[in-house]
Amino acid sequence: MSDTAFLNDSQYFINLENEHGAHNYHPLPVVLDKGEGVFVWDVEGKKYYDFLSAYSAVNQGHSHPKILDALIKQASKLALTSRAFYNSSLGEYEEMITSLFGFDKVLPMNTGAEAVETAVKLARKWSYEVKGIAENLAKIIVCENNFHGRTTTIVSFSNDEDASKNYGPFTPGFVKIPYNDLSALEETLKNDAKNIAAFLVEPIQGEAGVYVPDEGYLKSASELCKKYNVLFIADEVQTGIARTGKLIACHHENVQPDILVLGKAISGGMYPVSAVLADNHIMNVIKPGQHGSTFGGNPIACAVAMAALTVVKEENLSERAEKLGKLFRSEMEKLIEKTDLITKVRGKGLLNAILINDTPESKTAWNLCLNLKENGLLAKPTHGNIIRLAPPLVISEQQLLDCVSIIENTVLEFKKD
Ligand code: IF1
Repeated sequence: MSDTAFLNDSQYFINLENEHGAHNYHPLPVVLDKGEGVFVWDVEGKKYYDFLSAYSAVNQGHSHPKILDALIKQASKLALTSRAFYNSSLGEYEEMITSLFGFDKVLPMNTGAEAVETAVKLARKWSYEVKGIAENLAKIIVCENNFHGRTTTIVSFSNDEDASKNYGPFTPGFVKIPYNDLSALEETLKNDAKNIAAFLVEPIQGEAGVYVPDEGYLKSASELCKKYNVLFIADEVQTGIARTGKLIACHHENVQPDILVLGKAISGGMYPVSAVLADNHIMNVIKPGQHGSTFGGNPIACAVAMAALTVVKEENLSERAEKLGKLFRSEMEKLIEKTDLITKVRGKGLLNAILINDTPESKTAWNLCLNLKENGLLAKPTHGNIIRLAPPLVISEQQLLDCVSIIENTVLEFKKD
């Protein structure tokens, strides 16, 4: 540190990141230093409501005491063994998570992208060894405007230029269809059912701007998959763990996916934990040595995830998200009546977005987020003119209404450049 630096000086930390870190993000100019529940504090001591929740990883709130306690206890006892040996946390965690979500087996990984990769590998292997697709011909159907992570294979089937441009050559074997389009799905299945292993879908498209499909879409899509002997893979990395008002978003339509992909809030954001869940007739195609991860299923991850999932149940976070989400959207509808700056609010549970009445190229949503920050609420635009609003699910009704006032005042006082 230079002699002139002050630890309460945001610019000092921003400069450090700019100089020494890769520029793969464009953060809002706020330097966070502390978090508790729905709040975060910057290095200058200013307090904010967190309306991003680390992209829905911190559903249980920052530094939840129960999750923190599990982390500290386990870290001081045993952190990592690798999967070369058994450990005394993994089995209990596996029993808990499989019974909670209703699957025979779980395959533990660390990040969301790794779990999606795992699901892709699992579906392909199943399709060759169980369904009987000829070698290397398996295809997976994905949706336009998907977001499933950042690995080379995953960006191979992204249609976001930023995510994929100049990262080729890409992994083949993916067919893209429009999201929320059952006839496109049926057509694709009908034409090539014998070579299709799986349909990979986000129950709500998060990165695309919190795009909620028509009611019944997931149910019908899963039935179509069954009809054509194709696996229905739900990527619930962002929508899972109570965020949308149910434990997983598929439960809104009573859908049990063949493969469920979870990440982010399995750990309450305390540690990178992800998981792939499936029944034996699928999961058993992967045998010793055929897939793995040094950190996947480590004792800290297991202890933290068990605590984080317990908090979701004990604090009724699904019910809270469902109820407060309705309140939030109805308050936003009232605001839309008073302003022409916002054209729409959409979402489910506490995963919501407002659409700003300007072009994706405009600075309006960004400037609005800067003003929200000044007024004590942190959110970030996506696709230029959409603002995602996703507080920790532990937010109280009073706090949520306080946030509605912050948003309302900021919007009504806003002046375009
Ligand atoms: C970034 C959004 C959220 C995901 C789904 C897998 C992953 C993600 C459905 C991969 C990750 C993140 C990553 C983050 C931005 C982000 C995001 F803006 F893209 F939409 F959540 F809001 N499946 N989503 O949403 O999980 O490997 O990151 O653990 O900056 O890339 P990961």
